[in-house]
Amino acid sequence: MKIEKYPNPITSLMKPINSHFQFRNLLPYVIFFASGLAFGIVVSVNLQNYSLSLQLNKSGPPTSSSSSSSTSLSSSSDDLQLANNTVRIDGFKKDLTLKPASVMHGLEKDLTLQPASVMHNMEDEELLWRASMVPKIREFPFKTAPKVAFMFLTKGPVSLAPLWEKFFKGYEGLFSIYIHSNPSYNGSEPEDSVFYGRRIPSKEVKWGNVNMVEAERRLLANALLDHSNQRFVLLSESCIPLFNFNFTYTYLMKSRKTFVEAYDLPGPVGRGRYHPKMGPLIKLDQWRKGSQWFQIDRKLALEIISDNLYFSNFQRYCKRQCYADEHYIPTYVSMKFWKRNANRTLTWVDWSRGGSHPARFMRTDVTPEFLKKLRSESSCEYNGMRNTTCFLFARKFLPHSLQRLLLFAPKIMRF
Ligand SMILES: *[C@@H]1O[C@H](CO)[C@@H](O)[C@H](O)[C@H]1NC(C)=O
Ligand SMILES: *[C@@H]1O[C@H](CO)[C@@H](O)[C@H](O)[C@H]1NC(C)=O
Ligand SMILES: *[C@@H]1O[C@H](CO)[C@@H](O)[C@H](O)[C@H]1NC(C)=O
Ligand SMILES: *[C@@H]1O[C@H](CO)[C@@H](O)[C@H](O)[C@H]1NC(C)=O
Ligand SMILES: *[C@@H]1O[C@H](CO)[C@@H](O)[C@H](O)[C@H]1NC(C)=O
Ligand SMILES: CC(=O)N[C@H]1CO[C@H](CO)[C@@H](O)[C@@H]1O
Repeated sequence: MKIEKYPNPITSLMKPINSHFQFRNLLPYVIFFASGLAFGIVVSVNLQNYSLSLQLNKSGPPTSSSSSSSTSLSSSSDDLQLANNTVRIDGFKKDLTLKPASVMHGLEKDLTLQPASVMHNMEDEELLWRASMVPKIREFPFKTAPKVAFMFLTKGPVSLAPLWEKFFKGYEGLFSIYIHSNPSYNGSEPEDSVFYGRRIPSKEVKWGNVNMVEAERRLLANALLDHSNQRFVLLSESCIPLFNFNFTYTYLMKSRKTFVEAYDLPGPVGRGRYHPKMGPLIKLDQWRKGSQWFQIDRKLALEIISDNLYFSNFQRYCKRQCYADEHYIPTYVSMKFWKRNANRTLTWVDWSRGGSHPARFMRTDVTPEFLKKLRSESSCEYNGMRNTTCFLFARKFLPHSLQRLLLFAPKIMRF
């Protein structure tokens, strides 16, 4: 079959060159042309529908700017009408949000001081990304006081909760609470508790594993979503406050330094945990050790959750007997942000008994003398001056020490 049987402007143009071709050689071109034509028709019909709907919906109450140009998007009524077009809405969703439900949640958090719940459906990657954002406009669009985020990293419940309830009472609006507990823990807090609804989406944490640091970053990221949080305190279920809220808040807010303990320690439990493959990014003499219980400001919290370079190095090489939670933040902060860091922690702990766990305090250990000692019998630098108040928190207190702590709190800790 010859192509002359199909007189058509394109085939006749090709005729001088292709007359010896069989039709089946041309078939792909014909199909291509036909589908192009069909596509064109579909597109033009849809465009007509689209402009028709715009026109139809323009017949509402006229607005000052829309009367002049039919394609103007400047008036709010035009925007509303465009929002009726599902294609446009889908486009927005795809471009600007990954998961619409969580966007609503983020907005709620930013605009209200007491969000009902800190739950969301974000995966870690999205959570960290959202939390890393810094507003360019520095003034808040609503009235808010700077808050301290108290972040509890626990296995189960906050066992000394009644003590903390007393501590927080009367200072609503100046703090927010976040709890990261083992996902298998399914207990719940009473509705009138400050801990109610404050559990963040959590993952499993193993002692000494790098996923401990992942949990810390998850807590920081959740707390960063609330832009009024300005200080970030990491606590365990066995931590107690040594001062009342007012003193604690003022000490943290007025400090010109962050509190991440960091020191260089020779020997197997210090430099011995360094892995040579961490170099040249992290050199042995940059390796630091310190307590995982930190008190930091917003700027440093942002740097910690945004760091991928140093953290992925730890994820790769700081395993098993390395204990990333005692090294990642101390090392990273000492390498990059040492100027603003006090190199000490505000959480008192007793390592004097040796071993791999610090001393735990029982009911009978809790006496007024003991608490007074923790509160003021140390020496450190605070805002450039010598000070005897070096610890705001202490650990590790067992659950059954609660009654005596509650008994002494009013007189000694003043709450
Ligand atoms: C125009 O808007 C009205 C509501 O104001 C809506 O019911 C209608 O479906 C829209 N027209 C078109 C063609 O989309
Ligand atoms: C968790 O809930 C299940 C039932 O939903 C219950 O059987 C189990 O005991 C609970 N575990 C804890 C630790 O409360
Ligand atoms: C907090 O303490 C300061 C003094 O350090 C005092 O002036 C202020 O009234 C206290 N605020 C509250 C709410 O107790
Ligand atoms: C903290 O340690 C770093 C070294 O890692 C040091 O340069 C810095 O001066 C120390 N800061 C204070 C306040 O001691
Ligand atoms: C230590 O710092 C606290 C908090 O600023 C302050 O109230 C206290 O007076 C200081 N103590 C000494 C001994 O300088
Ligand atoms: C289907 C749909 O979403 N319709 C909405 C279009 O916009 C008007 C307001 O301009 C809404 O009232 C309709 O519900």
